[in-house]
Amino acid sequence: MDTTAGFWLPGQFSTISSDVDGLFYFIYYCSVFLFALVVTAMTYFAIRYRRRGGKVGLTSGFTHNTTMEILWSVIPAIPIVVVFVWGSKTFMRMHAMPGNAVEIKATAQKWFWSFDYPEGASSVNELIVPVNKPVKLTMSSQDVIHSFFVPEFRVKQDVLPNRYTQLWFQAVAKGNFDLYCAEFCGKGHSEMLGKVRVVSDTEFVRWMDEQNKPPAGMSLEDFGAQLYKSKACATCHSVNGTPGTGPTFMQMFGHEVLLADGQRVIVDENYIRESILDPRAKIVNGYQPVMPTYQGVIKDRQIDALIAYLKTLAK
Ligand code: HEC
Ligand SMILES: [Cu+2]
Repeated sequence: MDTTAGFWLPGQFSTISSDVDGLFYFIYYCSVFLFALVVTAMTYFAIRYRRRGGKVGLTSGFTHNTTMEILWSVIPAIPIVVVFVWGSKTFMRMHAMPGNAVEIKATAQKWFWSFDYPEGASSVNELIVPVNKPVKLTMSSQDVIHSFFVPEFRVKQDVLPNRYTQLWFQAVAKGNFDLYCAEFCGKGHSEMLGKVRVVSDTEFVRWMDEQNKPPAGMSLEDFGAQLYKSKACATCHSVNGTPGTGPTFMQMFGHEVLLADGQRVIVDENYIRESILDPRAKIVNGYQPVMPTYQGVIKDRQIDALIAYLKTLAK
């Protein structure tokens, strides 16, 4: 891995960079070699067999030579096969999504990028990723075709309206890298510039955590009310007493609830926490166990806020 910029290419900052460059340089030097060979031979023959003193008929009369035909077919075929095998291996590596990747949603529109991270964090024109970890982007466009291009990572992928495309990379060093739109998308295309900020794992986690804190000046209860909607609790739980897919949150906190197994429990902080993180641990009588787990999706601070909000509904 060579992180200093070369004459032709920028520094290599992702795990795939050296593969891509190796293939590029192989093709490049093959081409240089063949160019030199052809031009030299051409010049030599042009001089050697130039027309002199009106003499004609310098060439011998032979029509073909099987050995030479085989040689000039087989020898050039070798580098072509090498390029094919090397290229398809690299292509597969670039396109097989690693299972353990950090998943981020990227949205392109005239003329900026926005990113949505796990657990509700988001950013505009700046993609924040952890170093030395695979990152998978699922991308779509709000309008025309754009293209996500980070030269230092050697990754480029079209971003389309009405369809998702994916791309992954693993950055090998911390720092700021340029993000370009590589598909002409209108008059602001050249200004559709972003950054990829590669940070340490702990910084990444801290950054996402901060995104999940209540906005300055907002109370924990109000933050909980906001999460009730943004985390989709509202689709299954009402706050006005009407039962839905799940029980209503009205008058729930501090009250007794009958479970499917006949037990009775009092709804307290730990019961709510468990219901959110491990919904199947205790099933409320009369309901289907269809609540999704919010493990890894919701932060402790957000659970605090939801509990605070649920308490206000019991008053
Ligand atoms: C897909 C529908 C669905 C969503 C979304 C959902 N829940 Fe539930 N929830 C249920 C169902 C069904 C039950 C009852 C069965 C059970 O106990 O698992 C339940 C039970 C609960 C209970 C226990 C209720 C009681 O009366 O004892 C709590 C607390 C709870 N959910 C909180 C939440 C919170 C907070 C959210 C949002 C972060 C949420 N749920 C999102 C369907 C959902
Ligand atoms: Cu664009």
